Amino acid sequence: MTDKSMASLTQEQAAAEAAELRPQLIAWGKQYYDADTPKVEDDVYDRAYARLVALETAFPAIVTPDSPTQRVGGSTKSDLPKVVHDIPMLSLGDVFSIEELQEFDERLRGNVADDFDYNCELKIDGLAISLRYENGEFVQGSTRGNGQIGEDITANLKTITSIPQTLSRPLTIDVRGECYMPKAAFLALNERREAAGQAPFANPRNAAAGSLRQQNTQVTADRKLATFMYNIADYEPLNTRTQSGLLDELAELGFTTNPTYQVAHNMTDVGDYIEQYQGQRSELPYGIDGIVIKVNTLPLQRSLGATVKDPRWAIAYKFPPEEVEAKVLDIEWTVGRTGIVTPTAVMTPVALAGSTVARASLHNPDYLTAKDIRLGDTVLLHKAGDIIPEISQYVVAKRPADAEPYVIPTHCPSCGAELVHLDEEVALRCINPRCPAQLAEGMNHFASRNAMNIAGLGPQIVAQLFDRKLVDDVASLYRLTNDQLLTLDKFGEKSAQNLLTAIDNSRNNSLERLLFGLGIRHVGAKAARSIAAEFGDIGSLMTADSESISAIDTVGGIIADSVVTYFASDQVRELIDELRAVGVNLTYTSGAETAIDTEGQFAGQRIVLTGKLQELSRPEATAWLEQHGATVTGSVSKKTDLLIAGEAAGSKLTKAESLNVPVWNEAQLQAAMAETK
Ligand code: 3BA
Repeated sequence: MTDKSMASLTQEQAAAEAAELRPQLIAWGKQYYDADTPKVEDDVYDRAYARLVALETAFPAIVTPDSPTQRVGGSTKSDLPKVVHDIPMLSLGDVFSIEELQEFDERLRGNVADDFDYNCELKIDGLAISLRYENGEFVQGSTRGNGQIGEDITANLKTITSIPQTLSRPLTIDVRGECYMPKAAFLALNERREAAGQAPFANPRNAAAGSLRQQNTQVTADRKLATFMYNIADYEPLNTRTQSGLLDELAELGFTTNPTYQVAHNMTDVGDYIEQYQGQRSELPYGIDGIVIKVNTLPLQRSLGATVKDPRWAIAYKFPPEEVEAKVLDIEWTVGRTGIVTPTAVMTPVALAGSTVARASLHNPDYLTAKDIRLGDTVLLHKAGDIIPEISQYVVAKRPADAEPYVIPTHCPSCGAELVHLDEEVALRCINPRCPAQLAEGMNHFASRNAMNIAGLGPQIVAQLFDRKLVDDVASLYRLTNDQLLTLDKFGEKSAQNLLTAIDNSRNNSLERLLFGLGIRHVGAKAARSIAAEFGDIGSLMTADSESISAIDTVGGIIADSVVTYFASDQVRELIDELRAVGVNLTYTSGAETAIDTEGQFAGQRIVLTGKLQELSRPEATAWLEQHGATVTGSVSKKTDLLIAGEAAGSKLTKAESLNVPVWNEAQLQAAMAETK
């Protein structure tokens, strides 16, 4: 492998490499979804993507909101239409000490003959946005961009409930402010992401930025974003002539404004305001990173004007980063539901920004190694985005003389199996199919529709089976008895029989379902089918080398390596023996059952698929439709009988609508598939 390992990279090098990978990945991704044939091998894409994930996990600070890794349940838009700000959005100068703030005040007072007030505002840690209203109607919303040109995010902003569609007066104005994600929404989102095996967002700001760029506005809507508006491009249409009055008038018009502002007559008042909110910072439901003071008189603001970049009439005072020292007592390793093993520093409990902190994620072995954190070290702790405890560095002077470099574990903390590194992943993984930490999740996947398709075996049942120690791996499912199932909550004779029959039937599945169901890293339904068809039975696959697996069309090196690593595990080989012993079919039989349906609802239909499907892969959907007698074509015309539109469907959807071609979403397709079964 030519890629450098993370531990030998500096953050700058990592950032530069990531900056090259992102546009490439975005372009490939676009080609994949826009055109029907990808311009790049899946494997090449996967490798580049894995490398980017590796870089970003080793150096979380380099993550950008528009990174392809930041998508969730939908993709982010790579090139949004541009919006020109008729009146530019300025930037804001900042200072980091009260002395510099005093100097700002003195300079200004020296240049202004009359006395004036400041309006003090909290500096919300979000993204600057501009909202255009014409005759009181919201017509366009955009990001700040470089101040002159931003990006059009109207559709996403329309999902935010604090943004009014219609104002209380029919004004034509550009209103500016901050879009942010409340702390509670951020924590809930990250919990959901981690449960789904996705990387959490580093801070609410990144989460907000990623959310505003979603292709699918439903995703944005679910993110619970909020806004505080605080500026207008041109104050002429307003009644007020002060900044504090402007905030009141914006609220009357229907905007949400931050209620904590205060008018200050002098720097003593400003100092009091700073002190008050610096102390209350951690209790606020949103992150702030300082305060902003603005000359309160709007015409005076205008006459002061701006330098090349910043207004002369406003400045941000950034809070000093709240940092405390803590001693590292232990580094704890936990196995996630997908087998990723993550280190967490356990420290002496310390008070930090409003809470007691005793743990901080160290993300992955490379991160830990790059920071060179050792047991017994004293470290500096702060809160990223006002909320996530993060170690910035160890304190050199306080390192114990006998502190040894930390040794990364080689075995799973949950089951003791040897840990592996797959391809470019930074993560350490446990791939033992019997690892208790992963069993339930693995069984849910095993039973899922595209895998072994065991109807009735959902997460709740699986959890009970494990709790009652009725199963310990997927093979033991096939030994369940009627009496055992009757002990489950709300299980009667009928449900027990149904589940037993579903489990029993799944024994006869063709090999590709089992291969997919085993949850081998990188092996999706499509790769599983190609591999099963090529090797015919699991025995020949288990003795195959990486070259012969990657020789299969559509199966690349990453997948092949992962399969070889998987079957090299003793625990895996035992599991396969067990599956054989309980009578699960281990051969490919799909080739034999390809009689095409000529009677069903899809027979003879011309169908087009577009957009991104969530549950099914496109080849899967195509194969199923063809199996049921449909012809799947690439473009929409008068002859098209049905368009199935996934997420972020584009021109094909528009065209279908204009031709009155019926349109289904993925759920409707899945419902039809379930009925046809
Ligand atoms: N007030 C950010 N800029 C702000 C209008 C000026 C301004 C901010 C502010 C330029 C906050 C720079 C980007 C921008 C609108 C330009 C605030 C905050 N005032 N309270 C003085 O809470 N983060 N940011 N935004 N125009």
